[in-house]
Amino acid sequence: MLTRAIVRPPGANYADGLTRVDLGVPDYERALQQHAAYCDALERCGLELTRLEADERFPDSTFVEDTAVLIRDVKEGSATSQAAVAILTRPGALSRAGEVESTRATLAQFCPRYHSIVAPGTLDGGDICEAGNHFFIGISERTNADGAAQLADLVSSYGYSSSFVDVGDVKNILHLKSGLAYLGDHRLVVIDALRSRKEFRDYELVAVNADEYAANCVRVNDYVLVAAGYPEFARSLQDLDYKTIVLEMTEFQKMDGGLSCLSLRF
Ligand code: CIR
Repeated sequence: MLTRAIVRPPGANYADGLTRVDLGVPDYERALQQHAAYCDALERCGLELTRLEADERFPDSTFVEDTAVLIRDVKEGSATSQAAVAILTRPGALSRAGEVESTRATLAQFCPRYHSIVAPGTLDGGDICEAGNHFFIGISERTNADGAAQLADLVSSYGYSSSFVDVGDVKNILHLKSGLAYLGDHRLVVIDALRSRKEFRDYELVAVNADEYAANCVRVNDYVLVAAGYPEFARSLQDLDYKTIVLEMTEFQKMDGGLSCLSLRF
């Protein structure tokens, strides 16, 4: 059960952030409205939000998920209600490196124990997909093999298994979670290009049936947040008995971001 999330609205220079997609310049006012609706949805899912101030030093800093991986100790005999452990990342894009420092203080309030990914490792939270007591760790243009190995060692010391999924050669994927989401119940939403990966063979796979952007959905307690514009995909989740909340994400899609990257949930 998730109880909290950390969020940060986009700043006025949000459009100066990184993007590889060619969907036009984001509209700042609309981005703020979409962010507010996203925050409302997290609250509807039962989460208490910590709202950070917009930080114009880092135009991409609304994508807070990339700055940390939050885990719990799942070793046998460990209390399940204990505080989260933070693993502070070392983002693969130089312009985003300072974002970690700016979430660190807030995370310290909730996570008395923390670790850091160190050089030469790089790692973005968007590459990390938690699936119960297992982590899929994407290796991408942002997360290198060294960063992935550091994370695997860290999560293993807290009782999790892990496997690496190289997405460097998958077109249109910035991060692993651009193409993969864990729904719980041993079920993964996965884009066609990743379907046949051996790492996923023991899971029930839910196809996206649409533009790949739909894959970046997020299970939050009783709901799955899905991007607007993919009614067939939303229906396939409802057919599996998930309650969905549909959110407009156009202004975040323009900057290569999705639903998961806008919050740190724990
Ligand atoms: C970037 O390129 O870093 C941002 N414009 C988008 C980051 C999206 N993060 C994520 O999917 N976890």
